[in-house]
Amino acid sequence: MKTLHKTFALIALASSSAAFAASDFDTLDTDGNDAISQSEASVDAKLMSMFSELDTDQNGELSKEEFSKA
Ligand SMILES: [Ca+2]
Ligand SMILES: [Ca+2]
Repeated sequence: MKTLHKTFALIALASSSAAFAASDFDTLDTDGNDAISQSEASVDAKLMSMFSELDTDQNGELSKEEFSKA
């Protein structure tokens, strides 16, 4: 069972990093404060590279509205 869980975790990780467009705001917002911090965004390399561009109000977090422009 442990191996199976690891496999599923790897698949989940691979699919989430492969397609940023499929990344879901609520999934990325792990602490549920309705904003994506840089550390929350760091799970997605593409999002991370766009972070400062998307953070239009430069408050260091992406709101849902800012994220929707990704
Ligand atoms: Ca958050
Ligand atoms: Ca912001």
